[in-house]
Amino acid sequence: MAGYDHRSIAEELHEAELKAQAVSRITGRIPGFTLAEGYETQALLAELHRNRGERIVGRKMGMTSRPKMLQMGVNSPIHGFLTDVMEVSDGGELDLANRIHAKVEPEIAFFMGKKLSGQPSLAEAMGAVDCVVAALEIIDSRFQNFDFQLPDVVADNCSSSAFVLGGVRCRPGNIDLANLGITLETNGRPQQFGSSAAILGHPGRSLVELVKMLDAEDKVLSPGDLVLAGAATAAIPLERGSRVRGVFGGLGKVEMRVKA
Ligand code: 0L1
Ligand code: MG
Repeated sequence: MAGYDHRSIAEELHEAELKAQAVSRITGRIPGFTLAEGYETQALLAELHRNRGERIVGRKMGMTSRPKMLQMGVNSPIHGFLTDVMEVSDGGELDLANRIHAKVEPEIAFFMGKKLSGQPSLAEAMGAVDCVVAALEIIDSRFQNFDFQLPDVVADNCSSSAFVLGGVRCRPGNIDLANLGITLETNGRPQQFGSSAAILGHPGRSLVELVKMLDAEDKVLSPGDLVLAGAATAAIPLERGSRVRGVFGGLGKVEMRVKA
């Protein structure tokens, strides 16, 4: 490929993350940059994270709500990887000094109990889940002003930055995920109201779509893997010194503080 290679793009995105300095979108510089190249670049980015000693602990889904899909003109979600260093403990502190323009969104998370592969039904996917957990995802696009097209955001690991998991681990059979009410609060005030139904109608469908996409790459989900299924509300920008809390009907709450 004349003029650029995927490794140098992955290195540029990794450096943008490490230095918390945004870069311009790749498709603005390389108009032919495709979605497949975005995933190829993401795999190289994952390798750079592993080379720093990080452990891949699971996957995250993005673009799982109709409004986000319409906004990007796509009809399928995207996926990225999660590493152990991205986890902030429940009630713990997030430092914006290491981030560019971070936002937070409430998500449903799954821990897998069994291997899941191929083209599962919703029932088969949920049958492979060990437990469901309330989560917050912190996204921080490495592109200036969150200005990207789909291949860019995929290369940039779907804007992944950090995540927080709540303390309640619920068996999937003990909760109705079809319409779970979710509120995102800052400093004790509700900012966003949503429902688990915003995640492809049911967060389990996000799991199904993830496994189908992984199958196309000859990959599977394994027991112990974490999956962030997608956002239940719009993401909101984080501010220094604020307290953020997600309240999930039946799944308890999950919270974090932003360093002042
Ligand atoms: O988690 C997400 O849905 C993020 C996907 C990427 C889009 C964004 O950064 O808003
Ligand atoms: Mg998300």
